[in-house]
Amino acid sequence: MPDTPLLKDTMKLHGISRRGFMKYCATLASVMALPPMMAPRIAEALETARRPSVIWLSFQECTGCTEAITRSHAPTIEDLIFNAISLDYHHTLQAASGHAAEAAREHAMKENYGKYVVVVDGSIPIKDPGFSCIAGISNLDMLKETAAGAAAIVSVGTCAAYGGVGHAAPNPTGAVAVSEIIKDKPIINVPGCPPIPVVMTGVLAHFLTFGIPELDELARPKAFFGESIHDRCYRRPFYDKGMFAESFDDEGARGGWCLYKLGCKGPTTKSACATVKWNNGVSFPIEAGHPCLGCTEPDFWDNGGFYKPLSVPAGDYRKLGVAAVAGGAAVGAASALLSRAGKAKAVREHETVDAHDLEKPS
Ligand code: FSX
Repeated sequence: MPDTPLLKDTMKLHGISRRGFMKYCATLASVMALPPMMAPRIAEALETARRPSVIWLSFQECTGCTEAITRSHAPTIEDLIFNAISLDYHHTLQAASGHAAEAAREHAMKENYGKYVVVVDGSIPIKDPGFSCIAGISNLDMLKETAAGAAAIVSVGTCAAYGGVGHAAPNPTGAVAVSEIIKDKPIINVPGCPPIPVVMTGVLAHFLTFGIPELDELARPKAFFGESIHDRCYRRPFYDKGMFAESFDDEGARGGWCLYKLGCKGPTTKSACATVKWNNGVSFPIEAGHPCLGCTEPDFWDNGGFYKPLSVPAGDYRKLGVAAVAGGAAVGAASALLSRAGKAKAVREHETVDAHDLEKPS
């Protein structure tokens, strides 16, 4: 079986200069939350790595994840990653259709058995597998068949990671996450509806360079999901001072105050939105004046309540902020809320969680 080309040869072919490549590695180091001195190690690993075959499966989803990863300004690290991987199958992006498309998937699986990476976006219907089929193959069968020879699976988007919008009540298709079907392969969850493009490509870059990244309890890479949006939000000083916007057109909203009372889920949402941001680092929802919807967390469609505040007693907003200043306890409490299993503990300690949240199924 012929080996795939070395990355350094592919990059040369695409006219990527040494200077551009090193700049890219420095950016990757920062995106992966690694110190700048790791850039040469990333460069070394990327140069000697072989382009992995990637089979991208899209199931029950809105194509937002693919839109996100492709809508970027060139040249970007997203472009580079597309040069650095061999994207052998992707319903939306591939030119082939019909039998030729399926032949490409089968060929990639056969030629790269045990080495290819499967990226999945979208949930899988199990109530009746016939609800969603590609080339006459149910999503369930295609996932099982393709995952069998994979080295690892990357579940991109909240739908693939936790079931997402398809899983939301009343979940008519019985939509489930990839991890509920595949139990014998490493799975990396990259949630978000959609995920940040740089985070998607950063995870693929990490896999190329250093293998599977360190994951949290929800199988998310800690480098990108290690902190809550609240931890790094530029509006955090207003939160700590108890200064909250009460409506979308009041003095607080115009002054850029904290959006917590307008339903912001930043305290319970782990994501790199506040640091990496979107559209080449231009902005992110809170910076645009909108509360975080918590889209990187399980069941956010059901639990989010978009404009419903996390806590009810008004006095406790400030109490949480003071606790955070005192020693990060509030951040700890917010993190505890991330885990549905941690909800009861959080309530015992801080009594600031809305009872509505506790009634959600675990
Ligand atoms: Fe889901 Fe992605 Fe939201 Fe949409 O593929 S995570 S509905 S952005 O498209 O799966």
